[in-house]
Amino acid sequence: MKRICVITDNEYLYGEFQKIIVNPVYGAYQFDFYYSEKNKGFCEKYGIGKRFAPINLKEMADAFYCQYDLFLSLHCKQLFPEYLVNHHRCINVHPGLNPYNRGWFPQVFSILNKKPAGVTIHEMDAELDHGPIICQESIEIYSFDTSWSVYQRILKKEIELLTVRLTDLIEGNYETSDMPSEGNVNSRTDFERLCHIDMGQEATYGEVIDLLRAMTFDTYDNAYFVDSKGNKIYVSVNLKRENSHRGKFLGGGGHPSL
Ligand code: 0FX
Repeated sequence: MKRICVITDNEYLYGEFQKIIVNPVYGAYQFDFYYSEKNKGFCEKYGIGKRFAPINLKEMADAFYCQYDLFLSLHCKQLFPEYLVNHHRCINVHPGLNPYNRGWFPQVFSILNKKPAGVTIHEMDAELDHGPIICQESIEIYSFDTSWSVYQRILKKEIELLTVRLTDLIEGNYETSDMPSEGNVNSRTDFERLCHIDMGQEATYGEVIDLLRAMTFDTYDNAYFVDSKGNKIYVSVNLKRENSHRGKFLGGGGHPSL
């Protein structure tokens, strides 16, 4: 029986993945789930931590790695060790269109720098969100989108691709293509820098709206300014296209429901 090690720090994706693998087709495989040890506090708060164990891949011996036919990262927040990616097949499901805006929160940066957004499933190498591409799909960003609304479509697309391609991923039934360029990478620090609004900075209305919609995510306070009394005041925007209805909000907490 083939064994797959799934590492995820994303409660929503975990739930949707479970729904995929109840299909009898997957009865022939054993899936073991872990979340990142460094993310323990968050995962325990949102439920994953109560369901399965944390792991620090860097601390694991080859004997552990050798139990598995595939390592699958579903938004796993630890860099896979070089030894692991060089000696075992590791696949990453990434919420961005490689090679554009690799790293943290790709859609946030795509709203700002207009580089393409989407979803990529790729074989992993030692660099962040990097390696031969198995499949990817772009997601359009509309003028009325916020980070939140783009992210909802990204999650849906990830589930769609996994639903269609999971057996192929496990069996290695796919061809890959090289990344067309190295693209660009954003870090958590890049994101945090964007959060602090300098009230003295000049910008066009277009730039201000893009910044605020890139930072608007229903379950997080991101962009803020500091008022004259030293209070942090959080800012987000509400964008509504004429004659449209806002999608129903189904969940709270750190991870959205669709
Ligand atoms: O799981 P994930 O969607 O993905 C992140 C990275 O973006 C991704 O490139 C990496 N491969 C993966 C391991 O980690 O992250 P999240 O659940 O922390 O955040 C989801 C969205 O929530 C994010 O795209 C933007 C929004 N968000 C998140 C945090 C923590 C905010 O707007 N503010 C925040 O402080």
